[in-house]
Amino acid sequence: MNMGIKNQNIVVIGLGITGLSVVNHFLRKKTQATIKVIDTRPYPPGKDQLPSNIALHTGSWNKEWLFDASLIVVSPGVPLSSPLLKEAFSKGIEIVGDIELFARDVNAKVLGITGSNGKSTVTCLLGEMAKQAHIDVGVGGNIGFAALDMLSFNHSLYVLELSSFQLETTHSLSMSGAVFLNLSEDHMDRYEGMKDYCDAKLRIYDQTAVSIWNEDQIETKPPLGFPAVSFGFERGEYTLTRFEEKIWLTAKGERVLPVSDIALVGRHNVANCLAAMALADLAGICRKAQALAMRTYLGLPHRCQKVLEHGGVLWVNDSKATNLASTLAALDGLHLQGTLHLFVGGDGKGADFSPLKAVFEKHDLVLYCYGRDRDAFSLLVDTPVIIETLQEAVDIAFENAQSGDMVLLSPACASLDQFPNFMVRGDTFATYAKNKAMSEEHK
Ligand code: UMA
Ligand code: ADP
Repeated sequence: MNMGIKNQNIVVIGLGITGLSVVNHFLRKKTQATIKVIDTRPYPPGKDQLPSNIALHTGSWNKEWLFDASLIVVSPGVPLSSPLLKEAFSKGIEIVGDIELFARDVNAKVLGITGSNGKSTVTCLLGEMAKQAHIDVGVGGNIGFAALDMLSFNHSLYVLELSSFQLETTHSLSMSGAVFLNLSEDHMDRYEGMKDYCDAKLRIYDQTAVSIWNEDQIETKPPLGFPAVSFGFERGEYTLTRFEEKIWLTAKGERVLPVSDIALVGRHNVANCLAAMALADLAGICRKAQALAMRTYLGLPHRCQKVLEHGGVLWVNDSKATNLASTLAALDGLHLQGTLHLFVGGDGKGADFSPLKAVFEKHDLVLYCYGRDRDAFSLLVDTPVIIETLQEAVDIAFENAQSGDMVLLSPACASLDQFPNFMVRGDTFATYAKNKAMSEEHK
């Protein structure tokens, strides 16, 4: 911290995963500062876990606490554009996020990953590569495990998934390497347009020794003068190269693994592998360990995950597809014998879904539109199935689908209109479909 902690008045905004990790971080440091927490939700999720001696204000802002603060630590779900935060900033009160606090205390190598899609996949794959190389690695950040909660483990390497929200409140994170994977429309309810969103993501390069960017998406390129390497399907230090019969993942001209040996499926995951290799090289992870991880890592749940096969129908959970580009990635190169039953809808975050129309036309498709923003999708096909809930979609798909068909939940939207998060949405889909299959078998 840049001022004497003793007389500090720290106000933490938000009592979710981040807010709790911030409070615990200061408690572990045995700070003399006063800590107070504000959460505008009436029942914030971390309430039961907050030590009783920490003052908590819920259900609204607390102007008095806020303006009395010497440091405000804001959770990523709370926009910096909130009027009271803007006022606090104009009064000269320091406002940071949890990653900034992490940056100030970390004593080991850090690698960072941002982008609109693929962050969690690359973060975990890189973590697997480090483990294969017997490196004591901590994997966290936006992926769901708060960065500050890792610090007490004293890992020798930290792999951080970083959201644009977290990057907005981070100023001094020195990393050995960081990647901006790709850019596509998302979070337009929080940004004033794509440039604003892209600028937040480009902040990842600010203090980074080597910036890694995507040759197939020029928007990810760091400003001139930044030491950089790149990846891409046809260009870059990390790219695809044909040797005899096979296409290989190559690093600076050296073969690492044939593409056909990657355990993850989908073209987008080939790009994710190239990005992970570039980061792994910067962490000194040997190529053999990189190859082994890519050969064995099967991916995270809720990302194009097969959850049921029943009567020749494949049920696939891609609940993590919370924006247009991730749904496009799921549909890219999908070839089916039968019909695709696609479930879309939820909280569309103000996105324009019209690019899906042309892609839908290429498939033998039944479109099931549910949730708050279902109308944004129902206009894209001639005969949509319009329903209120995901469960109704499962019921109808069960009736409609025949052997050779696929039922795919890849909703292109956030889940928050009907579910606490994308995991619960994916689990609901899988469990409900499995229970239906079981009850049919017992008929
Ligand atoms: N909220 C309020 N009032 C408050 C505080 C929060 O209404 O006073 C609302 C927010 O608007 C938001 C929700 O509560 O809708 C959760 O916000 P939060 O900041 O408390 O979230 P945390 O539980 O701390 O989780 C955050 C990240 N969430 C967000 O950025 C919204 C988690 O990423 C992350 O895993 C966690 O920190 C640990 O670092 C989730 C996410 O959806 C998975 N991230 C977005 C994405 O990936 O697209 C950016
Ligand atoms: P994030 O953490 O950025 O949300 P995930 O790895 O969890 O990324 O994947 C989220 C969604 O995006 C999934 O539906 C996944 O299939 C898709 N996806 C993963 N990598 C990419 C990529 N490189 N380009 C486009 N979509 C991707």
